Amino acid sequence: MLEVNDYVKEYQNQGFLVIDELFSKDEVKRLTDGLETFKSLKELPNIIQENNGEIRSIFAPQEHSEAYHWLYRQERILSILEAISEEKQYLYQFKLNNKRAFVGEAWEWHQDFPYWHLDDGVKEPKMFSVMILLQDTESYQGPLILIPKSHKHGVVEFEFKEHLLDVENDTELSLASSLGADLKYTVKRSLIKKLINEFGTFEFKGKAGSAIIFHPNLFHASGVNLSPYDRNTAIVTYNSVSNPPHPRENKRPSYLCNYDCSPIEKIGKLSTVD
Ligand SMILES: O=C(O)CCC(=O)C(=O)O
Repeated sequence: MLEVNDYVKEYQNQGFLVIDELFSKDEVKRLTDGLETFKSLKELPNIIQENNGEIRSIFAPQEHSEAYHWLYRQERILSILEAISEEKQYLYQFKLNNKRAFVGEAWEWHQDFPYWHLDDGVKEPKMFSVMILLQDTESYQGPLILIPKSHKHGVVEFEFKEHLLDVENDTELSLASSLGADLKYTVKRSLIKKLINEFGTFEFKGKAGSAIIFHPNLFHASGVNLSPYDRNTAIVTYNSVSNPPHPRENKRPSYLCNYDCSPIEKIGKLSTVD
């Protein structure tokens, strides 16, 4: 069993940390039961659909479900993040990324921090994303793929797409190109090739309830879901309290960038959820 200090070293060196079955089967069941809540909410602006009409992402699930409200405050996650960052964390963004059986779409290679830096004015990558598997996940379900150690490159030059050059003048297009399959800040394929040649890749698959904590500068992507099973995940993004956003005039909605930077009070057992 790894100690917190081992986790800190592993995270700093690799840019990510996997904790198998951090959440129990019962806890995962409460979370997946909570997914039902969202089927009736398809028209809310914080529910993003794929081109095929299926739900791709549900932002701010904690506002609609006790189980998700419980999840992001878990001390099992926060104690590790506080040990790595040596400070308290607040909730920056929370989403459920769903990839429906047979049709769930891909995520291109990207880093997350450019979005939070350029769109929300966050100064430093003192942030964490934590992805939790909501079912056993295998390669053909389109799991998260990342390039170990690639966070050490810092933020690299982006590839701007010709058809998205006007994106900043069009709020709707700007949001869509941060959330859909056609991302606005991607990276040069030649760089991805170079990094993969050097560091290889890591696929985050495994048992339901397993979690990965990853650095906002780590390059990552994921493929389509070819399997007959949905691939549901929860992704909580935390930010260090000393590193608030500095939003521009046309600031993004709070389900993408939470402007309440109060530190999260950690909680324990799922029995607190009705
Ligand atoms: O859900 C996935 O597979 C990838 C998600 C991702 O890359 C992101 O949210 O930045």
